[in-house]
Amino acid sequence: MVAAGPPVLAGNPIIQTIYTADPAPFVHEGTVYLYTSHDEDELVNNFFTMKDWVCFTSRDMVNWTHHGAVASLRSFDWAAPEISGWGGFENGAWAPQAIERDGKWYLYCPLHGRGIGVLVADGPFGPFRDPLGKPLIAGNHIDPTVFIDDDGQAYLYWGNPKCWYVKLNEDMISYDTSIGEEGLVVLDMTVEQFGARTKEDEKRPTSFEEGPWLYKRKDLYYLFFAGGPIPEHIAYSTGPSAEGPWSYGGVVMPTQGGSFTNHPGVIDFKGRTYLFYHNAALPGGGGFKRSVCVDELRFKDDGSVVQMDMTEEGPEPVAVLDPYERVEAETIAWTGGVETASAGENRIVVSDIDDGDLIRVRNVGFGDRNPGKCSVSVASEGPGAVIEVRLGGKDAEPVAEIEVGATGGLDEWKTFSDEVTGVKGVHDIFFTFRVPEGGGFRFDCWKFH
Ligand code: FUB
Repeated sequence: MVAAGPPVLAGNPIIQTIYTADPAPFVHEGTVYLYTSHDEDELVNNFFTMKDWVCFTSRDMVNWTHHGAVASLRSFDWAAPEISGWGGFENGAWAPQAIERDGKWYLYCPLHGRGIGVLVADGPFGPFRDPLGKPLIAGNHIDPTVFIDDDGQAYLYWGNPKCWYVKLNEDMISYDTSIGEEGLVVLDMTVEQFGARTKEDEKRPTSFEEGPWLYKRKDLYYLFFAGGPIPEHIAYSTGPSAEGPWSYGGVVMPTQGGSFTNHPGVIDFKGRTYLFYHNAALPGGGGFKRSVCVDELRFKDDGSVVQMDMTEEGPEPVAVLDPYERVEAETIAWTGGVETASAGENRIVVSDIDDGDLIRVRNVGFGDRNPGKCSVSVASEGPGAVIEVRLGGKDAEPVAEIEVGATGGLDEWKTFSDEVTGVKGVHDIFFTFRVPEGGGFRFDCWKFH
């Protein structure tokens, strides 16, 4: 658990309930699907301790709905811990990326030291299965990035210390073996393509370190990457095609944020462009306990990238959240204290709610409808808890105080309500929780009506 205290006005890091790293956002039908790797709370051997890949969604870039782990090392038979041969423990679920093609979702997963695998599902949250039963790219390869060009040709880039690619076939789980070394093309690691390194490194002749990310804007292709030496920064190159040749463009984000790695993920969403990255900003954070953040990425007229800094504020909301539809309680802009848990198939709920914890949900649009009630669905161990609902600030007068009655247990769900009056316009909602001894509860969803 991450003990995320104030400031409640922060937007970054965007996930506070667990440590997340290696952001891989993907836009599909008005929603951002954000896949990340997951740094465990308990480190083994004081090193990366990573077992699964998690997913979050947003329609407004400020409230993120938690969907939990969608795949793990156990999704790959060939990665079973007893055969891993790597460190002797279950580990190595490093930076993933997902993409949708013709209704199927493909999740490319590096298993550190064992290769890059691919999983397939009928939807963004799985269930994901391994269609190959072996690595797509075998060997010591990490950090895949997948991209489908306008002509339908798909590419998988990856690499550390070199940058590689394959041209994926239309099935997205095999590649054209007629190019490179049986299909694998290694880029020329030249200063022209990736910029000069400021510190000599035998294996790395340029500033390219790892974490490539392919992106296209107008007719220009961009290869963002984590640059070295460590601690990493984010840099980019541009080219006339998805296969280059690349010209080094410069630094996008200097070394900042307390983590010795960084990792770019770039998308366009609702007319803006965003850079996802990670840092060590949450309490207890560090190089092996990282947190994903997002900020707007800007370009100059000539297509070059405007260098930027990490921020605490994060981006502005780009949509209002509708409180008259069921809203999952795990849709969160900021939380201090709570966690999320699985409550059965495809159901994630807010759990581990302690007295004084809070959840902030941003930019909620009430319009002129003047709702009469706020209802919550909860499951409780006993009576006595109260959900206070405030608008605009955590210290505002509550507009509702919903008493949570006994429901018969943490898996028995009931709806409780309180009356509200005079609620109009667009506000941030702050749910704060009063939890007496024996009155623990889990929170599934809420709505105004
Ligand atoms: O998360 C493990 C590794 O750290 C990733 O594969 C790299 O990109 C770096 O972020």
